This record gives sequence, structure tokens and C-alpha cells, in this order.
Amino acid sequence: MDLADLTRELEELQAQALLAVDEAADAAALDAIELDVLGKKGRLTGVLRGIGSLPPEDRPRVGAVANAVRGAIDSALAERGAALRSSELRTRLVREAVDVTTPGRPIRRGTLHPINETIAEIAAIFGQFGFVVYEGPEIEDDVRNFQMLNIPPDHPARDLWDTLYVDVEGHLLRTHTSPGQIRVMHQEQPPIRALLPGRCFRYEAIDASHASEFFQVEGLMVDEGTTMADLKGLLDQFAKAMYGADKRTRFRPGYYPFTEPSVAFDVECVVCGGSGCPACSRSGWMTILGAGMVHPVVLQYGGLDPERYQGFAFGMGVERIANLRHSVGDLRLYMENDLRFLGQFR
Ligand code: 2NM
Repeated sequence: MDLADLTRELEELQAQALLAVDEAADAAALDAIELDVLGKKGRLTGVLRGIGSLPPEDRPRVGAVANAVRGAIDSALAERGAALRSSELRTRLVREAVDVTTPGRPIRRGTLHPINETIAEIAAIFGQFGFVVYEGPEIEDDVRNFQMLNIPPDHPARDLWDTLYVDVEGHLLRTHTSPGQIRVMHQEQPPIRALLPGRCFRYEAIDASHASEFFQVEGLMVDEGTTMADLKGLLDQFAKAMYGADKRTRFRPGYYPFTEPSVAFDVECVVCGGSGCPACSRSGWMTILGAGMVHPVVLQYGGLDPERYQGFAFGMGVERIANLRHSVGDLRLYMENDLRFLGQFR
């Protein structure tokens, strides 16, 4: 091995390495070439082992050639690496390109559930008269749901409500929102004007007009000197706001254990205007709620002195009001959450 041999070997190594660098497909291939050619146990080191058999004066010249070879391969690796990185970037930019001009998917606008929409309308009307919305729990105790409403245990009046009992002693699913009114009486001082919307429960055989869950809105007003005339005046204003200023109204006698006297409140039929039709059973009138003067015993259970305070209360079934508003004929539609039904309301 002489100087010429070694120089040729180095030049051959350079030529092979540059070719391999040119053909490298990715960064991993470049790393492999670098290790194979320039690494500690690489081919360049291997060739330079022959340097020991040269006369000392030739050795620096081989060293210079080797350095030039290392430099050429190094810069080829760097150049090819940069080229690969930029072409990978270009490929990625094309593959991941986002067309910002593509129209978006339409977002379906939600609607209020017709029951909630009806409750909101009722609350807005009574809100104008100073009534504030409260909510009570759906699971109540027998004391608030019945006893404090003047419905004692084992009293025949309990037959008015087919009750669903909870498997916890003394608890049940509220059959009306009235137990919430008891809670309001306990936590507020008169004047009280409370509106209680909420889900109620009854043990029923289900059909188009009977459900085991339904919504009620109840109102309660308690103050000094509150009379039946205040009740009639308020309900008149409610009926006119809800069904039209021309609508006539009437009280009929009714019965609830928690009010005395108790009434049914009728509005001129909202379908036929009073001439008589199937919707009002040809009577010309529709009962839209029940009401009465809060029984003194109930005020007392609520912690209020019936000698000083009087009150009235009323309650209405929300589904019945919503049925009339939207000509819905089957209660079950409100529970099914079929978007084809719900999407028809705003
Ligand atoms: C109705 C009809 C009549 C009512 C009574 C009370 C309370 F708690 F104050 F006694 N709350 N709601 C009431 C009165 C409810 O629903 C048809």
C-alpha cells in the first residue's frame, strides 16, 4: 500500500458515499450512511489504518486528503438532509392543507321545549305582578306534600291523588308543587308572591290524556288583607294576557282540601270563542286552573299567623295550557323528545 493506493481508496470511498447520500430517501438513511462511513468504526477510519505503512513524509498528505473527503461527505449529508426536510415539509403542507373557504356545516339551532316555553310565558305574565319563581324538590315527604296541606294520613281526601311512594320511609314523588309553597312560607315573610313551576308525579295508566309525569305551575300570594277579589283580578289579567283582552272569565265553585273557598277558573273557549265546540264540550267555557283562599290551617303549618295574614293560591297543568297553545292532542309527545316534534316550537 503506497500513497497513490491510499489516495485512490479515499477518493473511491468519497464517490460511493456521495452517491449513497444522493440516493438516501430519508433522514434515517442519512444517519446510517454517516455511521457507516464517518463513524468511529466506519469505513474512513478503516482506510486510514493503512497510513502506518507509509513513509512518515507521506502521512500528512494522506491526512489532508482524508480531511477533504470527510468535509465533502459531511457537507453532502447536511445538504441532502436539508433538502429532505424541506420536501417533507412541502408534502405535509399539501396533505394537511385546510381550505378555509369551504362552507361550514350548518349548526342546528336548538328550541325551547314547548313545556318550558309555556312555563316561561306564564312566569313572564305573573312576573309583571311581582311574582318570583321558586323551585322545590321532586322527592318530598308526606308531611309537606299532604299533612301540612290539610290532608291528614288515612283521610279520604288522599284518594284525589294516586301517589307514587319512594322506598324511603315517609317519602314520595310530589303529586303537586304545593309542598314547595310550604317551603316558601317557612323561608319568607309576607308579602309573599311566589310562582312554583315543576315536574309532578301520579300513579296513572298512560294514554293520550294521562301521564305519570306532568308539569304544574302554582302561585301563592300572602299578605295582610288579601281577598278573593285580589285573586279574581289577578287571574283575569292573566287570562287576558294569555288568551286576549276580550276574553270573558268566570269562577265556579270547586273543592281542594288546602283552600277554602275553592274555585275552578274558566276562560271563554279559546277555540270557538264561546259558541260551543268539541274542545269545550259544547259549553263555551274552558277550565284553565284551580284556585282558592289558602286554608287558615295551611297558613299556620307554614308558620304564618292566619289572624294577621290571608292568602290565595292557584294551580294549573302546563301540558293542558301547552296543548291549547299549540293544538297538541297527545301528552306523550312531550316526553318522547322526538326532534321532529320539538323542532316545531321556538
Ligand atoms: C291548586 C288549586 C288550589 C295551592 C294551594 C297551595 C298552598 F300551599 F298554598 F296551600 N299551593 N297551591 C293550590 C290551590 C293549588 O292547584 C290546582
